[in-house]
Amino acid sequence: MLLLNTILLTSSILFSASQYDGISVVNVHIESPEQLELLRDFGAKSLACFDHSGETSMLLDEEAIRLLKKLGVTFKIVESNIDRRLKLFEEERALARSRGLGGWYSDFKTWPEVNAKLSSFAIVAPEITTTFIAGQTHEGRDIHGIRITAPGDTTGRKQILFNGCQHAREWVAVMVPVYAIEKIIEAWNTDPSMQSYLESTEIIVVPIVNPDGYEFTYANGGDRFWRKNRRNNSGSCEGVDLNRNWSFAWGGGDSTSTNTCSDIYIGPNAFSEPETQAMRDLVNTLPNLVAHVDFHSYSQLILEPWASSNDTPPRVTVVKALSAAMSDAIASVHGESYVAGTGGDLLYLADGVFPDWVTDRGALSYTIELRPTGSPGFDLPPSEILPTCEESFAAVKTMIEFVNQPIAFSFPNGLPEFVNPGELSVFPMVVSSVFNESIDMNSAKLHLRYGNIGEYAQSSVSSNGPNSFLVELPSSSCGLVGEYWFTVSTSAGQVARYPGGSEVLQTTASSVVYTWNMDQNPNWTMQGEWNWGVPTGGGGEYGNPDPTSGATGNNVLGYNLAGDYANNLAQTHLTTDMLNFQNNTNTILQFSRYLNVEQPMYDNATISISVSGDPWTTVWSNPNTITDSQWETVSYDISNRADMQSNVQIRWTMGTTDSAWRYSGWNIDDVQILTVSGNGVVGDVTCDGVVNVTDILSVVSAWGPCAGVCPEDIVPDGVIDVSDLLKVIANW
Ligand code: 0X9
Ligand code: ZN
Repeated sequence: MLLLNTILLTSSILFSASQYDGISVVNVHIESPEQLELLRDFGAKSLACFDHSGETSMLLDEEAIRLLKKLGVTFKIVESNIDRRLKLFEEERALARSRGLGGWYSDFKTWPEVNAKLSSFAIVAPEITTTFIAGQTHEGRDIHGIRITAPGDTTGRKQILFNGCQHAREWVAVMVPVYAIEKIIEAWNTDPSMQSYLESTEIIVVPIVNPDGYEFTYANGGDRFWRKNRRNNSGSCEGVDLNRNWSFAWGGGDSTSTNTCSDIYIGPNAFSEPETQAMRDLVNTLPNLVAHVDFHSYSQLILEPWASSNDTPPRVTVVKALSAAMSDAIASVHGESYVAGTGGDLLYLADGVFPDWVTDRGALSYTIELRPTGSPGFDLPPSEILPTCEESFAAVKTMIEFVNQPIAFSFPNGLPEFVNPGELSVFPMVVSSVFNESIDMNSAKLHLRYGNIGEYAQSSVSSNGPNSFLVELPSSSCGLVGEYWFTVSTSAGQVARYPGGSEVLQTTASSVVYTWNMDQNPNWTMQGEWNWGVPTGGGGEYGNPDPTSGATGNNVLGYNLAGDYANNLAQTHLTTDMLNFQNNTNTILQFSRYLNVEQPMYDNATISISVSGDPWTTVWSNPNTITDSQWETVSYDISNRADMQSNVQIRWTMGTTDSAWRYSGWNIDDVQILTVSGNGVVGDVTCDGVVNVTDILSVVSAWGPCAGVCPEDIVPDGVIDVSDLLKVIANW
């Protein structure tokens, strides 16, 4: 192992960073396309590929910065002399490689290294893998890929495509698909569910679509921030942006350029490039392609179709159910937030992109922008490669599971995390068929148990409209955790489960310490345009307008009830009175949120907490652009600050905001402070902490059907019967 590392270390070509000497990262407020062209003439390189008016990150030299000053353009130098950081990055890489903590994933890998890894997979698992070459690049490099499926007759199997690195500088987008291959192969040997998925599914992976560009980002005399391929445009500038070269909406005006020097140069015509041709031809050999992810970096986003317009994509509920499931799966690995939504809502529109072309062919196709959310951008610290791969693999697995289920589930109001002991929580569940199967609307079942042991009780969930159900989820009377999942069948009898695999959902029984339903004004301290009252549905220059009523009742606390927040806003607070949590443990802040705010590089929405007048600490801040279009219940664990404290204040802050792009800001309703005691005992009907004869007597006296929530219904199936009695005895 040590020997191997040494060889790799000495053979890796260290990037010569000096070409970025004197170059700074600058956030520029672009006012017109002409301004952008002018900057480009001065050699400006865009880091964000954000080609409309607004603020964008660019790499600029001193001359270009002088030009900005002369033009009176608003800008902010985020990092001066990026060369220093690039050198540090190279040192960090060398160190990570020599330590080898993440194995193969401890450092980014070059094109030949990735090719060698692909060959090794074919040797390790020949019975399920086939390597292939999708085509050749301008410079004659092979575009390598691998197909993975169980042995046997493969006709009719569903096909899923994963690819990385249309964009050369997005290094982590190469590591992620390689890791996915490795884990799928590993699961073939260890995980029965993956074995059965591979019997019905073929996975096709192309980690490096753009090997010429990728190699150029590593080469001596190359460019770490190269994005495009390496076409010779027979002028001063090389390259075509492969992700603008696809025929769907090719040549449209969204984030495109016909200037060969632009990073988003669309090429002389659609599919002018050998790399896009190769991938197109590959897809044309996949008659059953059902899903696709095009991996990019950075921003931590799951971008749904369309990229080229704000039109609703085909099968929109299915599209959104899968992106939500992938986002949840990612968050469950390392807690990272990857926001799901459309490019138009979260980023920008872009024409001629790969996923739009795949969507047009009928598959579910996404762009996933990997870590980080912002700085240091493409130079993700090597220590984050493995975690990024791990969380992305959760999304890959979710996609494989999803296309093997006939029914997609969605929960328009979210899922309840905290429920009062002994209360019902009622929430809608919507189902849609993934591939046109008809759904048996009488087949929906809730599978529930209290505590973490024992079998699940099954009860029916009643339908309340086409494709929709109203779930009534009981919670344990004495504070036990509820674990649950749903099943719904197709008319043909195929059963779909939510959540997928063998995962379960959880609710925690919790008691209310404070509650403000906002029907009355809580009279908290309000600065600026914070106000209590009925929101008017105004605003929405970007994102969605305000709501027109509360989550419950008419009134809310909102930042500017009548429209968008202002530009150049200072931090403006809504602060609660002093709250007392002296007797509480596991304190939770929960409220209904309807928030629209731009990403935190520009505009900020925060929640913070202060104890006994100490400095405020952040509970939550917007990790990305947020564009709520309905009320959503959110909860935050504030126990480490609030538990057992008597002088606590919580505040919501709007601002700071930058000089452009206004959103409709905070709307807050139904604020609750909860405390979780979590000391319930299975079989303890009377909640006295012991399972004894009083519990038996309670069960017997409540014998029969139970409407709503009954403490005696220990096996929560809606009837108090012998199963409950047995449960008491078993936990005596
Ligand atoms: O601009 C792109 O090609 C992608 N972003 S990146 O920073 N990696 O270059 C986004 C493509 C998908 N875009 C939309 N859905 N709008
Ligand atoms: Zn990209």
